[in-house]
Amino acid sequence: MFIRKNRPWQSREDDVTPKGLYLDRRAIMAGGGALALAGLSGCEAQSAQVAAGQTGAGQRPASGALDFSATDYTIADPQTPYPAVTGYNNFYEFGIGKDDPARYASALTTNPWSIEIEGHAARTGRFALEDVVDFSTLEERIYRLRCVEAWSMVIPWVGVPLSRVLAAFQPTSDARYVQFETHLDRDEMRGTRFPVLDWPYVEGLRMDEAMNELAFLAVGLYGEVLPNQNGAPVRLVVPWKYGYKSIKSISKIRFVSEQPETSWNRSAPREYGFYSNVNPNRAHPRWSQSSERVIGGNVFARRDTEMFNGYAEQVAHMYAGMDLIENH
Ligand SMILES: Nc1nc2c(c(=O)[nH]1)N[C@H]1C(S)=C(S)[C@@H](COP(=O)(O)O)O[C@H]1N2
Ligand SMILES: [Mo]
Repeated sequence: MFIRKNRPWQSREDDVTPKGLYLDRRAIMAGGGALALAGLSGCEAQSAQVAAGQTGAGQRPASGALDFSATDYTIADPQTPYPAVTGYNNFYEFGIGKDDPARYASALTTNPWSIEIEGHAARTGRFALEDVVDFSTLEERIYRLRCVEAWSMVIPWVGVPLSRVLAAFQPTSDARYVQFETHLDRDEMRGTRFPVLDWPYVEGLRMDEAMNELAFLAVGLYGEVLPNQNGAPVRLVVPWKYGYKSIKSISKIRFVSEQPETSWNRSAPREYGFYSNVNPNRAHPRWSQSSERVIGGNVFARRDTEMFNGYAEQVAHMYAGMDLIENH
């Protein structure tokens, strides 16, 4: 368990993690009681806890540093600088300008936060975020984020695998898809006073996609609590799909039997499909998807877009035999 060889898109985390952060994290982990167990590394101790069935919901800090363990879900490319990750955003509930979320999302109340679990599952109802995400088992994953607008970032997220969260609600065999819904508050989210999208923002995944090892629920980035503009207090991260699938500030999760509606598909079905897998071979009707602008570095920096955003080895099998132009 947790023995995994490096894949082409992975590299040793010390290649990409700033040294100071890396050492701090080791110090944090060395201080954690559970990790002292039999000299286990962070990941091993964490899986031992899970195996022992201890849920031990950790504390959720209101801001600042999170406790988390390293993983080998990393990529060699440099991380997008923090000011760009938190200053150049899409979060239309706060306005359509790239700097609107950083300016206005602080109005959102993220504590307390609850998530409504509905549909085909044994455990449903309203749960505090701390009972949905176990803050004592957080891990870091450095993923590429590719927006459908042909730009990209590399972001160090902190969170938990989505599969672990969903499994805890014991979905039944009728749960073939899962739909996610963003919180809606017309006062705190000033952009929702305009009919840009049909609020609340909704997204969805097929069940096997949701249970894929890469699907992640983030509660932090750069080792700290998620800034509101990035989807606090909890957002989805599905790195092989266009960024709009990675829905922010989630307040509902629904297990459903039919393919659920998604906001961008509903607004422009020809442009945005349900699957929305990153695909350099399928142009958006209004622009090419074959390359992307790299945010945060040289203004002219571009890279070729990769199939499934570089994650084909982990996800391509889920789409075997499907026409990915038709099912875009
Ligand atoms: N609720 C909600 N989630 C959202 C969006 C949004 O407007 N509202 N924008 C999406 C888009 S288009 C992208 S590219 C990513 C951007 O995430 P980031 O701002 O954290 O980089 O969030 C996605 N999640
Ligand atoms: Mo996007």
